[in-house]
Amino acid sequence: MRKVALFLLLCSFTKAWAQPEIKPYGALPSAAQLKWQKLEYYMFIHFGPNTFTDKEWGHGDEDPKVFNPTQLDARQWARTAKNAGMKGIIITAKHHDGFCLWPSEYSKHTVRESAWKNGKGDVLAELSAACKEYGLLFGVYLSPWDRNHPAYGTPEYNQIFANQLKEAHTKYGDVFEQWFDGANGEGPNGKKQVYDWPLFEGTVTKIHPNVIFFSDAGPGCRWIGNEDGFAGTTMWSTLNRKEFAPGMSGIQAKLNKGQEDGTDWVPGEADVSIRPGWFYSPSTDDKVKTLPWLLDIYYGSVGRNANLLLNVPVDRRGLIHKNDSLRLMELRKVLDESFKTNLAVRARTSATNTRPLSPLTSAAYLTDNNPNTYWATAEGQLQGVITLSFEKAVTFNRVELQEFIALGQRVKAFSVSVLDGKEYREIANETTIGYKRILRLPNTTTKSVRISILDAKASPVISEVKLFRAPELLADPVIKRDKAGMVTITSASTDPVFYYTLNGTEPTTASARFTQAFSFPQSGTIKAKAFIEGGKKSGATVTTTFDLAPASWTSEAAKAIDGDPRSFWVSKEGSAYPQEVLVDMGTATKVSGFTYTPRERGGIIYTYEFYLSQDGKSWGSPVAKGSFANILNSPVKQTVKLSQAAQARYFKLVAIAPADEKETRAAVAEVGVF
Ligand code: FUL
Ligand code: CA
Repeated sequence: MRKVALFLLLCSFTKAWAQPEIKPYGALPSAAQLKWQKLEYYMFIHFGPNTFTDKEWGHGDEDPKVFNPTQLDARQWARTAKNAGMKGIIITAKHHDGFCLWPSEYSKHTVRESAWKNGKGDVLAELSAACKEYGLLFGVYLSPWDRNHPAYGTPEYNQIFANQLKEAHTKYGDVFEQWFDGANGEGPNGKKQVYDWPLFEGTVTKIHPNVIFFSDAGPGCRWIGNEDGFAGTTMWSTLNRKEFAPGMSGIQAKLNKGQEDGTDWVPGEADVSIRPGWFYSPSTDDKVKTLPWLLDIYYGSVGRNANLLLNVPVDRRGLIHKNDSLRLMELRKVLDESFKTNLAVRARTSATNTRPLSPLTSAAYLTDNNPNTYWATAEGQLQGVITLSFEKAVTFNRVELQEFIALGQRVKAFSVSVLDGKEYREIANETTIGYKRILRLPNTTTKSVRISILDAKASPVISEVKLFRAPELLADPVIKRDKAGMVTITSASTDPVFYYTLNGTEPTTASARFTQAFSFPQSGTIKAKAFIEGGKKSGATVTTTFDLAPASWTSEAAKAIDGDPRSFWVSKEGSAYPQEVLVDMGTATKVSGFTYTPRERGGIIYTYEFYLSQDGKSWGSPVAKGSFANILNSPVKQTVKLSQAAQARYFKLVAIAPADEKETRAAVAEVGVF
């Protein structure tokens, strides 16, 4: 009997000891995906003929000679990325215009045909060497959509594109990420291509088995569903891949937050440009995103379980412009300051429901600054409370959490509370964590912080809890103008003083001070800057360009000319393209161009015609026609210059074709002229 009892006792011990083995849950990252996730932040470079022609989507009919950077220095790009704290660079080796930044044997639209270095240059060779020198990873964007190649739209093209991939992956050493654009438009013969994705991926995998494929559907990583740089606050790295394909419409919202219980591990990558467009334009030199804006993006991507791919377009000299590089350094500085001191290491850490007798699991591992050690609850236990107790009160405004994602993404809901007097007060209530989640909170002083895991797919496995106190920045001024042309300047920060200019110069405390709404009905640029402490400290300069104020305009599409981009005119349900918005400006006006602000989603116009008229009856032929490049993925205000300015009292925007083929209605948030 005794022997049996002893045996049973031993058994129960071994059973308990067996608990350290945490069973993986759901779809899991591959080793390559785990490595990729740790990169967090890297550079995108859009560069090509568009840089010189001021276009977002080149037509492929441009003279290759236009590509002629005079001082191209890929080492300057790499140095900038390195100093910015980025881990790699992905370049547009081939954009939709088909132009190859290397001398591809399979195209006649390449650097070889350009004026640059008398056709002897190779941007990929220079950049891959520079990346190596600076210890950066090298990646390539190749657009399958090719508006130049004569074979595009025929079955032969797939092999041609595969051959180009092969060139880009064999000649320049290791490639960490292959970026596949989903855009699929018409080629020179008016046909669309049916892409052979298995051929493309197979070709690359043979050369680089560990490459991460980016596309709308992975498999390595996925588009975040917008080009603004923001992941969803709920953000699963899992996706039912079968439901997705590159270029599919209507998938943005799903990509933005991923799918709980998704069958595949396809983590998110947020791509966004530091400027309004993806390519360089001199017109955006003063529109580089501000530091607060870039910080919003950082917290909206890296802070929400996604990697950040920040585009810094190379300029016409072949260099990163100083406005962009200075901004990148400002960002680096604030991020370094923000995450320098992890206050959590000062805490005594305890937790409820800790997995018993598991030597690999401990609450102490939550605050050891080591992402490879973790705390976990007992198998099947989906909740647990982590408490950090401090001897001396700490003040923090950032909470960073990490799950040990090698075992799967598990947490569904969590909250943060702080000891306030005798009770805990909740300061945050959120959903997913994933690889990394960073919460931005107001300054909070306390002697105890609690992280409550409220729900999870399987017992939560948390590797790190960190607290930081980030420096506070002045929020950006927001410059708004109403229909009547009255301008106001506000911001989310309390008590700043705003100074502004109307002539394009940098505001100083000697400029006009904003005290009350002022009239600015003309088209032009307003710059504003916030100052505090009697002008000693200042924030970012914000530049806003306005069209003519629609003060006395009339139209049946009233919401398209109400000065408010949030309201929109939309054509009737069941209507069909073409559609039009007709505006009476009241008096004869000189028109040099027009702007179209699309609705954020739905009814986005792609192909347009723009007409002017003296009497609102005879219109003649359009004074501008074309398409709004990339408007579906990036639905921002479009500006079109007329080849010749003209006088007119009436104008009309005619929507010829929608950006999303499934759309039958057209929408206009604002239309304006300048
Ligand atoms: C989009 C493209 O159409 C844009 O031109 C840009 O390259 C962006 C990163 O992806 O789909
Ligand atoms: Ca509106």
